[in-house]
Amino acid sequence: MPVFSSPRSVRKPANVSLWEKLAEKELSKSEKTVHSLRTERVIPEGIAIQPVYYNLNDTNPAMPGVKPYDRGPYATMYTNRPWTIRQYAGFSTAEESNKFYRANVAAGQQGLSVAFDLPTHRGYDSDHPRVVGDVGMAGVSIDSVEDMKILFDGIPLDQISVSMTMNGAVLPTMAMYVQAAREQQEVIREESKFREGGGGDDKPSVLSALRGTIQNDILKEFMVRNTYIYPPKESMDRVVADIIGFCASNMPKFNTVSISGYHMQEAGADAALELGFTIADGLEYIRTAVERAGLKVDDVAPRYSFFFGIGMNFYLEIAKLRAARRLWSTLVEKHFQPKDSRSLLLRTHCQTSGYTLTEQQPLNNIIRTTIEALAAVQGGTQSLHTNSYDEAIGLPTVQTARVARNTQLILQEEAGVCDVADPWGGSYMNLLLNLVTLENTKMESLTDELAEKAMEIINEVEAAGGMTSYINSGMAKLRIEESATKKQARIDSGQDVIVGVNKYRLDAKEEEQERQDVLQIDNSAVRQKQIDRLNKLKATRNAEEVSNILAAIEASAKLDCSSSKGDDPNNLMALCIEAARVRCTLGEISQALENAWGRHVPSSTIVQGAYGASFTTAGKSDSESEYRHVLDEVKKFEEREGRRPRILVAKMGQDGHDRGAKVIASGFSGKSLDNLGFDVDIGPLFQTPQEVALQALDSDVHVIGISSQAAGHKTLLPALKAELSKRGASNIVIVAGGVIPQQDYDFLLNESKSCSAVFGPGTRVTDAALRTLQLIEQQS
Ligand code: DCA
Repeated sequence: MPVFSSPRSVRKPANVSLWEKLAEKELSKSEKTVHSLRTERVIPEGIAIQPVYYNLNDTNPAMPGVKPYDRGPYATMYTNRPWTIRQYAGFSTAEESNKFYRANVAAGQQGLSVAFDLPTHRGYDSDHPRVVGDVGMAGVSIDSVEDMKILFDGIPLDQISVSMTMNGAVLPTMAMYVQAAREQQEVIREESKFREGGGGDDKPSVLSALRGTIQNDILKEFMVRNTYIYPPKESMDRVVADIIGFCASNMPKFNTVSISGYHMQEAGADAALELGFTIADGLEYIRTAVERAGLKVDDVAPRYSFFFGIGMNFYLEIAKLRAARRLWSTLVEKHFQPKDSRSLLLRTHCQTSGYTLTEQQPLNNIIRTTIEALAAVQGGTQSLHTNSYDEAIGLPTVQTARVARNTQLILQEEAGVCDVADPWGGSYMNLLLNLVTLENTKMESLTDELAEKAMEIINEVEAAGGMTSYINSGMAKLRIEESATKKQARIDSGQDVIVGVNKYRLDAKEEEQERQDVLQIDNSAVRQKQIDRLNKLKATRNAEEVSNILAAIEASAKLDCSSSKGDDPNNLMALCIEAARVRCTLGEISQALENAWGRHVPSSTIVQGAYGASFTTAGKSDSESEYRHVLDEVKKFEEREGRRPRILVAKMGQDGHDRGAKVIASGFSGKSLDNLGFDVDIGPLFQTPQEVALQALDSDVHVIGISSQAAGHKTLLPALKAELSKRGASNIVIVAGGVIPQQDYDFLLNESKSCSAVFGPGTRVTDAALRTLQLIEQQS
């Protein structure tokens, strides 16, 4: 008699028998169940809720935990163990973040997820001149293992799973985490020796106990997120491969790569693109490990995990996770023939979409986040972050972070969401009958159709020689940017509704009343504190040990990937752990690698035609006439001035989120009716204010448009203004857009006079173009 009985079935199709065996195994492994539920749960109405449902007339129904896993990677799913509530957070200093993590764990959070600041991502210490505006702004600043130890103080790293979103400076960060865990264990050993009068030395290495996930997904950085450091080949062949190799040998419980579609969705990819590109990335990571680093598929694939963004299309997002599991299991089996069934399981983290949050009527964001969270768990996610409702305008406060976490606790503990595994199995919208392989699927549901569209994209990538070649061709970036520009045009033209933004908008006074204050960070104080700690560290360490290990890292970086295996003395992860032990800084380790490989310099493209095309086909006469009005104004300007209005769209500091900049550049640019008719220059990423000023002068622009997503605006915009004045170019208009809280507008517009307009979230591209034109005219 199985503990986990199936519904009233008289016969046992093969999948049902298999499911029963798997469910029993899962239950017997579990130390505790969050619900006492083991079989059915009887609700007060006297109805028995079964742990899973299927159609009794099916000869072999799809079941959770059974290939191809549409219905979930585990047989029992949340009925046995709910998804992990894992809130992504990092607050300026290690001390502040540690306080926040400890409070959250006490309040019911089940796993940690660290957000690092941009200098850490890009491999710079806090005292580097390029990062003056960025230290501590969008996450925690980590310069050395000393910071890492403070970050996890009082948090037993051998017990709580830790996720770290890190891709560029992933080697030093992972190494500092491992070294912090080792030193934490040494302290515990010493304490227990002291208490017990000896002993305590027989504990296994802490490395084998460490549980968690490192993002280590560099491919999507080259496509969208831009926090890479080194060129694609070295990043894949040595950074990614050496970490995977080291963990396969030494850290069996650690997920070595979190293959992320989330950032593609945030950058504007639709669900099919996000799904197709993410699965194609995953295949490329297996190939790197197997074909280049000589590892076995079953040594690595069970510890690959995924990360998807969940937007507002409820049904589609559920279908996306179901289709993802099917595509992954089918393609891994086809291409790599693993023997361990765990290699086929797509386990995923999800995050509700930041892009769908609005600055206007921010409380509506709680509703959006709840709907997205529900889609993620109905789709069968393993772990979830829910956004705070103020994230469209700044970093979350303690109160808004609590609401976000409670959204998940309410779903888990009040709404009964965990009572049934995959309630969507059997819905005509998602049902998949007779599934054996992708080839003979019957196309009758959203899951099928989305899987098919994603498969077309995967085939396109594979035909190009895999994801690295596809990215190098520029196609991946271009397809996502085109999708983002079309989405913006659909919103601006009213085809896609955003409540409170392009429909049901409040008047200005009511909007003012709804406004929320956001957390302010004193960037210069955080930076000074980090610099003081760096100076102290450098004064007390052994300089010879430091220079020897940095030289060894540089020498190893010059080798090929045959040294990626975990036990190879040249494995970069092993060398970086030693570097962390002797107190090398993150910047020094990154520089040693940069000496061997150089820093990657991206090229920027502008999508032509996508914005205006959506407008003129929208079929809404109002929005089309507004669009034509902007074009007329631009034309008049050209007749008067003898040239078109010229804008430099630029980003400063280490903020690589360029969706806004790219959409503005695409929307404004173009000579024909397709776009708004400006002459557009797009600056490289990661510029200093001085570099932006020089490019603006070189290109003789009328206006500079600064896109800021990472909270550096209060330092960087005044610096840009000063650079222009110094060069006698105060006539160049500065406008800014992105994630800039309303409470900073007065400082930017009036107090520091560092820009002439701020275009907040939800500004239509046509309105921004018109206002920019007026500002140029006022200036001339
Ligand atoms: N019955 C029995 N065991 C279960 C069940 C179930 N229904 N569900 C989960 N488990 C087990 C798993 O097998 C796993 O055990 P293992 O570590 O020995 O394999 C354990 O419980 C934890 O479950 P898992 O699904 O792995 O959930 P997490 O530890 O939260 O990991 C994952 C989720 C997506 C794999 C991970 O990569 C992650 O946490 N990512 C987060 C990334 C992130 O935060 N990014 C920030 C942007």
